[in-house]
Amino acid sequence: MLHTWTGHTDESTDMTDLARSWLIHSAPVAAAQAAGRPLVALESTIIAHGMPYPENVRTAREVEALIRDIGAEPATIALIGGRIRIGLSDDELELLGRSGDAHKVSRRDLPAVLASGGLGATTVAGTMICAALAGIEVFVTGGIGGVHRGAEVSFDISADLQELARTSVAVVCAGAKSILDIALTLEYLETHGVPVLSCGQDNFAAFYTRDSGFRADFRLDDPAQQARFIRTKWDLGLAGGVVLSTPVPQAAEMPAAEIDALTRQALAEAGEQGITGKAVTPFLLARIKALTAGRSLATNIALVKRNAEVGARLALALAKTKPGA
Ligand code: PSU
Ligand code: MN
Repeated sequence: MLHTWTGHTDESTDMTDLARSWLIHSAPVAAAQAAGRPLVALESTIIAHGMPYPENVRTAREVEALIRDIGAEPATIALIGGRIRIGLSDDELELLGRSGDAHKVSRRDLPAVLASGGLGATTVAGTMICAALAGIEVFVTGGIGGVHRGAEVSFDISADLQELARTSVAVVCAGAKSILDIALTLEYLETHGVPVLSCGQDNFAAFYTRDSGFRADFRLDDPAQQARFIRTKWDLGLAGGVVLSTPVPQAAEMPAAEIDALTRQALAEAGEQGITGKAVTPFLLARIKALTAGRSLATNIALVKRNAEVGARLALALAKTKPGA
């Protein structure tokens, strides 16, 4: 096959153009990109599977507004009508939030849902893939997936971790939930060369609680420092993501003992009911939500909003370090 020299060094340019033909940018996202305003990607599993209606849609809109207030443009990502949508309208957020049967889309599921034209809510892994295709460097979520407790038997390790190993997007999160084995999650990230940064404290956050009990790799409180770290990694050709952990605001934190007890109960129920595969995480999230009578939802909303602020500031700082900026 003949290739015309275009100034790029390999055939991946053609591949990427082909992949990009699956993207549709919303008008505000396209305008921001044209104006050189930094973008912040947002996932949609948190909307379709992570929170109940109508709090999910309301939170999604509030998170978008927070990002805009800081000067970046939010791009919520989902699969609709056989296309990867970068930026959603209010009606589309509503559609995802109400549907109740959107597919949960990780790397494995992307082709199936795109090819069939179904409604797809992207996980951390799915959103990272789409954000990278769209040229978005920063992605804000609630918590990342990880190595599940008992993974030495179940092999249940979220595809989010492999995506972090290979796809160059910075993921702002409140750590990982204690439904996971956080120590093993951090080991796995280390093995795959994914740096774990922490903002505002030394330790990695544990979603509902601020302190997982495990140190992050590097503490960087200032967005300019975070941006320098991330840009240096990518300048060196070290492909792959970076995790930026931000603890839930103190006032919204849940008591650690309570969360531990509920987590153990939810894990036991999952075992008894034989829940496996991609159903495990949604099952555990739903049980904990029910067992806390909705109090965990307030914590969840507060931490996502905090992450949005941290992510928007990072996006502004990172844009300043872009070659040619
Ligand atoms: N953890 C949370 N809330 C979530 C998820 C994880 O605290 O909503 C979602 C995210 O979309 C994440 C996905 O990418 O679950 C991980 O699922 P799995 O463990 O099946 O890879
Ligand atoms: Mn899993």
